[in-house]
Parts: sequence; structure tokens; C-alpha cells
Amino acid sequence: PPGAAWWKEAVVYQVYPRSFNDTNGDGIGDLNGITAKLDYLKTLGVDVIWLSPHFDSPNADNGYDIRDYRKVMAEFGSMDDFDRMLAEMKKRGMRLIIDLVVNHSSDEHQWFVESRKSKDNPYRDYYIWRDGKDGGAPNNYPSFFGGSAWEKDEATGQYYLHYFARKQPDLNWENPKVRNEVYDTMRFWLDKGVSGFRMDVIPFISKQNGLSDLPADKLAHPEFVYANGPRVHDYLQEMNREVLSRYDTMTVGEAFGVTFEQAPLFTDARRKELNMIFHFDIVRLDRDGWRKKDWTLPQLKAAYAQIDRTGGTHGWNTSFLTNHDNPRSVSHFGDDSPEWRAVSAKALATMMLTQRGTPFLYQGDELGMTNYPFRGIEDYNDVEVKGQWHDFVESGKVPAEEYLSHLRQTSRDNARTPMQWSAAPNGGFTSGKPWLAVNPNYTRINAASQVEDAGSVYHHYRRLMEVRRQTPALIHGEFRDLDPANPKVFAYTRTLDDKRYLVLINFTRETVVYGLPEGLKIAATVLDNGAAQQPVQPGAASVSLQPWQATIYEL
Ligand code: ISL
Repeated sequence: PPGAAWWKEAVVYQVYPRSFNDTNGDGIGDLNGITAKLDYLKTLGVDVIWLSPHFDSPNADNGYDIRDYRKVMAEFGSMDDFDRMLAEMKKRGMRLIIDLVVNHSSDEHQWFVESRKSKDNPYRDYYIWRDGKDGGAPNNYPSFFGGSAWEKDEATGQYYLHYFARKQPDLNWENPKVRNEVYDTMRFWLDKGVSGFRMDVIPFISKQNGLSDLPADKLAHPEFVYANGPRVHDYLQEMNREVLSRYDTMTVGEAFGVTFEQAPLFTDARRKELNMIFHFDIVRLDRDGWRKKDWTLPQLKAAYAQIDRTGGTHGWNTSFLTNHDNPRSVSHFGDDSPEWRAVSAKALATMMLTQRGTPFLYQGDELGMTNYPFRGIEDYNDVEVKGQWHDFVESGKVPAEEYLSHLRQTSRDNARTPMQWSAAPNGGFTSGKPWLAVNPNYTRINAASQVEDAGSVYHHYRRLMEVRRQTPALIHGEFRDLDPANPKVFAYTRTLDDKRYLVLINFTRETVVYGLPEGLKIAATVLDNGAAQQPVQPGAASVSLQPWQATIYEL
């Protein structure tokens, strides 16, 4: 509708800079590499780029451990490169949001270097220090990357808290100085012209009063405790008042550990906190930690319906099928065998871009890039894998083969392999040795060949974005699942005033005849993913859906 916020109508593309495009041959992507591909992204239809952390970092967690919040990571380039990249985006009418990683910093950040020196250092209270208990850690909190969330520091004999790796100490948000440092950093980047932030594990910034032990039933999923600190909403409202409300921004919080019921507390516009959050319920539908579980289409639909409800009248959602922490979407929810890969990737694209919520597309998904054919543990780079290998396999709790068979499907490294630009060596990502192996299927799956081919996954994404841009009902319209229990077909309508659209997606390798509900009459086909064999007759009572067919109809 007229006057709607720009970020509701935008399509966001996530760039994981390390793996995007290397222009200096060091095997690591860089900011100049992003600038060089802006025309590619513009042609695709991208409005906003979310850049995963580009700050100075020792890379214990690929930049999610920041040493200096105002400096560009040397491997990625310089501040001049950043300014040029941003100016080139603006020239093309694109915006940039950056990653705000402020639940923790790197242990090499100057604040922590000072903090650990002594108990009376002026920076001591920038982090969370406690005495040990009974000769061990202060409590039983586990770290997501293995072992305890506490590390004993020799200088003072106290422990510091780290929800993630040891090299990622948690900041103490109770300290107003810390909050002001964060707000200053945000202003620094906003004043440069960035348009907002993706906020890393933002619900975790407020710690539980007293930091008592987790009960046994919470130990496997500590995120539900970590995300429920008593002051998280105070902090976000303060951040909004002090910073966000003074700029024209968009914000999206990574809501790890936030339930459907709690989501509106973050995103209800009247509360003045965040614009949107990332729910984990789709990407982690079939997961228990590193374990892969089975999933069914009705479960997926139920998650979508619930997410849509949490948006409500006053909130707004995101729509995404992967990111740098999850497997490739076609390998996860589609069918990545050679025969079905392209068509199922297009079907998923149709689903993602016709949800009510701002779509976040992850680099390479527009090509239908797949999971990597990992073999042994030595093929992985991720800090999380190293911690889990230690905790589960080396401890003897889980046989190596069992862990590896799940990890092949769940590893974060699946999405982190370099972009496949062309059939040139290393997929055209680098002229050097890539930091993480390129998927050998780059000779078949790459941007150069798909840009040339009007029937490619790339062009389907491009057409979908165009249709979405021109169809307010597909952005703002009410979402209704017509057949939640159907195990093969996802059928839903999007309705705005007198405009009504129907989306039908066949999630199987078979032809499925889908009977349309009484009173529902197809008027025209808006966009098909190339699977449909013949146009539906206006007014037909049923549609014969080809394998992985996904079609948007006007009603
Ligand atoms: O990906 C996960 C497990 O496989 C999650 O537990 C993930 O760590 C969690 O979603 C938080 O993710 C974010 O913060 C982490 C960083 O490693 C991730 O890359 C980031 O997206 C710590 O900063």
C-alpha cells in the first residue's frame, strides 16, 4: 500500500564476504569483489545487501568475533574500499545493511585485552566475570561451540562468560558504558550511509539474574534461557530511542531461542524495538543440534502459518530458506539430484518470494547451489564442528561415522563454500587457493551459464522478484493455507482488497492432481517455474501439477 515502509517491499541478498568474490588472489573474498558484482545483483533484482561481518577480526568464527568495530578486516580490504562499495551501491539505488555482532566481541578486542588484566581495570565490567564454584565453572552453562560457556583466565583466576567460542567473550550489557559504545559504533556506520543492521543473537544480550545453573531439561537447548534475560526489551527500546529512531533504518534480529509467542515482543511496531526477526522454525524444522531429522510438508506449512500469525497487524516477518549457518536450501528442502535440482530450486524460490515478509536470499541460492560432498572431518573448517567433534566423538559418546553422516547434511560449511561464478578454475571465485574448497559441481552450476540461459534458476529468481515488485498483494496480502494437511502440495492464497493470487507448489517427483476448493476460479497464470505442461483453462476445477511444479495464478 502507498506509504508502506521501504524495507517491507525490498528483497535482501546476503553476502558472506569471505566466499563471495576474491579480486586479489589471496583465496579470500573481498569488498572490491562485491563492488565488481553489483551489476549482477542489480540485474537480479536485489534492493538491499546484508553484509556478514566485514570488521577487523582474528577469524575464530569467520568475523563473528570482532577485534575492532570501526576497522575493515584486512583480508577484505580497506575503509576506502568500503566507502567505494557503498557509493557504488547508492549509485544503483541499492542499500546496505551490516552485521551488528554485539552480544560478544573477540578476546583480542582492546576492551577485553584491558578487561582481563586485573579486577580493578576500568574495562573489567565490559565483560562478565565471576569466581569459580567448587573448583569449577561458576555454573553449568554450555557453550554452543562445545564445552563450558566459562573460561578461567589466569591473570585473575576468575572466569569469563562466552556463549560461543572461547575467543568470543560476552559483553556486559548491564554496564551503560558498553551500551553507549555500541550505540556510538552504530552511529559511526549509519553516518557513513548504511541503512541498518542484522543483529547477531540479539536476544542474548541480557543475562539471567543470578546466573544460576540450568535445569537438566534446558541443557540441550540453552538458547531458550539465554534469549530470555530480564532486560532484553529495555535495551532494545533504549537502542531504538538513542539511535535507530534518528535514522531511516531497517533492522532484523537473529531470534535464536525466541518462541512464536515471544516474537511480537521484538517486532510489534508500537513497542519500538526491531522491524523484523529471523525465526529458526523453518531452517531448523528437521534438526536437533547437529542431528538431521525427517520432516514433512504439513510440518513446514504449520511453521509458515505460525510465523505469519506472529507478524500480526503490527509486526512484519522475514522469509528465508538458508543463510551462512545452514545447509543449501535445494539440498535441504528440495531435491538436489541432477534431474530435479533446477526445478525444485525454482519451486523453493517461488515459495520464499511469495510469503508475507521481507525475503532474504543467500548468495548462491539464486543458482541452486548445493551442499558440498564432504567426506572426512578434515574437510570441515567450522569452529562449531571442531567443538562438537571434541565433545561428541572424541569423548566416545557418538561414533564418528554417525556424526559425520548427519554433519554432511547439517554443516554450516555447506553454505560457506565459494560462489560459483563460472566454469573457470575454482569457479572463477579466486585465482589463488580458495580458503574453503569450491564445490566440484561448479563446472555445471555457475552464474555465467545461468545468466545466459533464460530457463535457469537465476532467471526464475529474477522474474519472481519482478513479479513481487509489481504485485502488492504478494508483498502485503493476507496469507491463507488452503490445505494444511496435504502431504504433497503447498496451496495458499495471498489477498489484498479485491486482488487474489493462488500459489500451488508440488513438493514431489510425481504428477499430482490438485482439486481446487469450491468457488475458487483461476483467471490466469502469473508465473510458472517451467514445469507446467499446459496452461490451466480459466475456471478449471483441478490442476494437474507436474513434478516440482510451482505456479502463481491470479484468481
Ligand atoms: O548455527 C548454529 C548452530 O549450527 C547456531 O547455533 C548459531 O550459532 C546461532 O544461530 C548464532 O549464530 C550467529 O552467531 C554466531 C555465529 O557463529 C553465527 O555465524 C551467527 O549467525 C556467533 O556470533
